[in-house]
Amino acid sequence: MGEKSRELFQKAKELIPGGVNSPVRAGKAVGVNPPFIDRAEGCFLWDVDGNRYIDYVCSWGPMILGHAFPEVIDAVRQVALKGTSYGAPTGLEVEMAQAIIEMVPSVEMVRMVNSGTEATMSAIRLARGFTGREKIIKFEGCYHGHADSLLVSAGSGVATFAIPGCPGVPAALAEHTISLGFNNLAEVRKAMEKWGSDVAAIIVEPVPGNMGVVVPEGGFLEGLREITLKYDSLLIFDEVISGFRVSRGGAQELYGISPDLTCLGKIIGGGLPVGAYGGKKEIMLSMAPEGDVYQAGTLSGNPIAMAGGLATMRQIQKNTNIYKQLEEKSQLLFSGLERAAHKAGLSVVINRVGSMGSIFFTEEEVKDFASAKQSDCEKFKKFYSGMLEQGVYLAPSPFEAWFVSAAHDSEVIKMTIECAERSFASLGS
Ligand code: HOZ
Repeated sequence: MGEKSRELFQKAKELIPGGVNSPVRAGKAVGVNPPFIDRAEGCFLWDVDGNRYIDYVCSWGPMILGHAFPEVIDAVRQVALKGTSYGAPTGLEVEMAQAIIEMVPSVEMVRMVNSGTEATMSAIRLARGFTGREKIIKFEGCYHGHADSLLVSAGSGVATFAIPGCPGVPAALAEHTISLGFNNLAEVRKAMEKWGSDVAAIIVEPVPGNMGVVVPEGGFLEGLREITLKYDSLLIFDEVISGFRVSRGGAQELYGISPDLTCLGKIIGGGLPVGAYGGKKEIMLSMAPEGDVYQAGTLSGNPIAMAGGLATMRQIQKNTNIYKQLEEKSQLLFSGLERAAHKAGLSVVINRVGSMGSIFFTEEEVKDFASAKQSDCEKFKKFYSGMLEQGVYLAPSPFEAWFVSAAHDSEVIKMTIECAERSFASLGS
């Protein structure tokens, strides 16, 4: 790490807990101090010391077009010139709602919020309000933001730092959350036999990205749909990561499942703070002011965020080949990484769906949180440092995803694989 980043981190640690505004990015789990970023363009980041990095974090998913995409920047600039927030309805919100409803198959009505956490938290409240039930089912290693009801056996930073149970979450609330093994339909059936009539919703990341990437086994998501219908519980897809990422209409389009509610974020903001939840009209009409389930926000539907998000979605609508191209790039990257690991005599498991993927240092299949935790975190740590030193910026945790953007070209991917070869080779020494 350069001198300026080091100094900033020192100062930040005195002023901000851990020196960061979101825990994982502190780099604690991989034993590195984080580079402080100055600017970004395309698939590159530059830190305050002038070092350039190939970026596979992509702001944890939103930057599907790459950083500082001209049309996105221009849209943000034009709207900002007209004022930054009105706290009153705008045409941009209507356009955004229309774009989401057109692209995400199950969504008939949508409400904009400011983050993925707000989206899932509100969807859970809506599910409870609509069904009149209190229990929810989630899956170990799935992360749905940091609302109290959802921090049980969570992925992302909770998994990275192995936090067993979060102090501050009332036990009486956590009691209503049942956590089960991902891809384990038998467990879900058993739990629903016992609690089904009290379960408001099953919430799932259809393609988990917060225990590293895990692929849903054939029949798992279909089974969740079938079971929730049987018990009149709602099925909530948390597509904050997978929405507009694994396909234009998200995982629900890719796997052909229609959830009752969908949570969105990341890509729909084009890198600005945004979230959304939507679904069947009948359910969404329970929200105030139509119904009594309350949720609100001063900055919800903020014009700048709407402009950045809409400009991003327009590009996705315009470039009909984007997902095919992302698939090809990601295939090139992850097959190259696998070859490089094998060349160094290392066993790795690579999980990937479209342009999100992860490398686990293990020989066993990774299909849930228990198997993800079997991977060798020490090896990941060394691999991570080797990559960062060579200018490749990865999520500083084995329990997060790599993201490929439209701006990653074959030259950059080739460079990444060469860096990985050296980094893998150093693990043996
Ligand atoms: N929890 C997000 C990753 N899955 C965000 C992490 C961050 O921004 O530090």
